[in-house]
Amino acid sequence: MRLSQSFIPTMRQDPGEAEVTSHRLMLRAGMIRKVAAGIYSYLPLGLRVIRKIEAIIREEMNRAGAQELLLPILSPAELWKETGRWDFYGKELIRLHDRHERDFCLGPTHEEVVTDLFRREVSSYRQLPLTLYQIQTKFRDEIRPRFGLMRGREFIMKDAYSFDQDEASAQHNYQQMHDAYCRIFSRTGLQFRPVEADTGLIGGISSHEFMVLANTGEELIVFDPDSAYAANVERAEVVPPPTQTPEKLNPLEKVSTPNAKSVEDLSTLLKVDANRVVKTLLYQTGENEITAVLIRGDHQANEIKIQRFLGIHDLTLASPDAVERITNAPVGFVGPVGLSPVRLLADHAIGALSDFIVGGNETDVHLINVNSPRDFAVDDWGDFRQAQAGDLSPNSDSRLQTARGIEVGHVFMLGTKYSEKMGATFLDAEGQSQPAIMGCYGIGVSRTAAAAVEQNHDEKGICWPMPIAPFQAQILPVTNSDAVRQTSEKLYHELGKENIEVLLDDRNERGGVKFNDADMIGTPYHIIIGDKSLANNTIEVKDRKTGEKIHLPPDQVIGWIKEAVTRKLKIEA
Ligand code: 9G3
Repeated sequence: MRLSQSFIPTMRQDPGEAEVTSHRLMLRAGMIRKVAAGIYSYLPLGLRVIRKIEAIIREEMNRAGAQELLLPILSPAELWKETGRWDFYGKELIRLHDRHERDFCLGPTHEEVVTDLFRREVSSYRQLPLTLYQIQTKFRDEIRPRFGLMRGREFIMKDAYSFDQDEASAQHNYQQMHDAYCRIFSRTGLQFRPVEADTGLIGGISSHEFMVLANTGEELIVFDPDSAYAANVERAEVVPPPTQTPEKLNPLEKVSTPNAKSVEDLSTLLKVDANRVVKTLLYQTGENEITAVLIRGDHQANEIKIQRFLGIHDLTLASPDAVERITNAPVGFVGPVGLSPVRLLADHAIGALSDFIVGGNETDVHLINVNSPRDFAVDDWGDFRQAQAGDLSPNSDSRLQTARGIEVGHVFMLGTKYSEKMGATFLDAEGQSQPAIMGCYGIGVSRTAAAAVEQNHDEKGICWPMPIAPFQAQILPVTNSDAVRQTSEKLYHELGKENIEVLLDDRNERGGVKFNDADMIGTPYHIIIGDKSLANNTIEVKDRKTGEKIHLPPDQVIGWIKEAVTRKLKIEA
């Protein structure tokens, strides 16, 4: 492609709206433009990257035996009402009426639609296993769309759905998809890690997230540096500490702690470590039901785990006046001693403590030398805290580390959740009607492009991995002399004949402008043609990622570029 005839509106300066690198660089490289909050146009350069990621996904999905179809974007409410999700999802589900006033939504995902297709068309175990996938625009009305393509309201997703006759076959299919995902992300040249996303459920791991490690990632994961274990901290299980029985317990004591509302204030005032302080969190767990959860001072409560333990959907901290009403003290002085009739949950870490500190249920008062069960009774012990760096790994004696990640893929075992609700059954070999065992598998295609930029850039712009680069090489004629122009044109045609995807910057611009744009756009190889180097019968080739420059005789450039591009495509594949 010739730059003089291309629609690649690069930007000289940083756009104000961008908060993360990928958003900033994709705008500046002329890849995307915002139409509305969380809604973007993919310009020609951006679309080339999207199409390459899609091509890799298609190859691996087809290789794994999945079949591509395309489901409608408009999804009838009736299907969503069958599964109860029409009411479960709030404003995030974009709803609309057609001309006959019938209810529809713009598909955020397609479990209902694909299960409806299955139940109409599949009736025998002989037709299983069946895995269907699509690559399509999805709609989710995020409250806070941000970070460009990273968290859009309209985005491109590959979503696949598998139907199996039994658990064993479903597990095999799940593993096939998991392995296909590993190949997909390796081939895009991304550093990624599969992460257990919902551990601890009966029957083993029921879902994995595929995380691209990047500091701007919204997800926090813990991982074992010495094993394959990695988990989203939202669900990572914590190994309970060994309980020690102390020889003797000190007598309970009241201490005056004026204004010491936080763990930090308290540990400073009483000169004790945060791990000897116990927080008592009061949660609204029902209409007028309050539940207390004890968490060690240096740990964070994990509300997903508490919700799952209590079997409720939305957990909220009790309001300040609810706290006052129950404890006669403001937030910050709540404690378990004498706190009835509130149900009391305690994280396992409390069981290993003795002579610890808690709120005194009185303004400016705390209790020291507190012990359980002597001073208060715990109703339920459990894993209620967030895993964190330094915790013991669940499957080695190493210590866990944390990293931030961008979730680019997610594979789920669905079981019969949808097939039972929608009567998606088949007749098994014995002629018995069985619900299909399902799995679903998503990849954020547009988010993967953004994640690739997060992981592959420097201060001058993007450094595309070859497999998803919008172009593989860029020719930069530095002057308008005949020699430079003729050499550039010749190279452009010859590279094109060799099927190298090349961008020729034939604009009437200064060299500096061309170099800046080429660095911003991030094509892997830059072929710089200037009069001086031509006079020495050389052409300069620059590796965008490493900055390395080599000088080649003009007649060796084609061969060198072909070999280098082929090699780079292989490394990442
Ligand atoms: C909705 C809305 C938002 C949603 C969903 C439904 C997330 C929803 C989970 C999934 C599960 C898998 C197939 C591809 C891989 C992920 N956000 N999820 O179901 F109505 Cl508004 O989408 N689906």
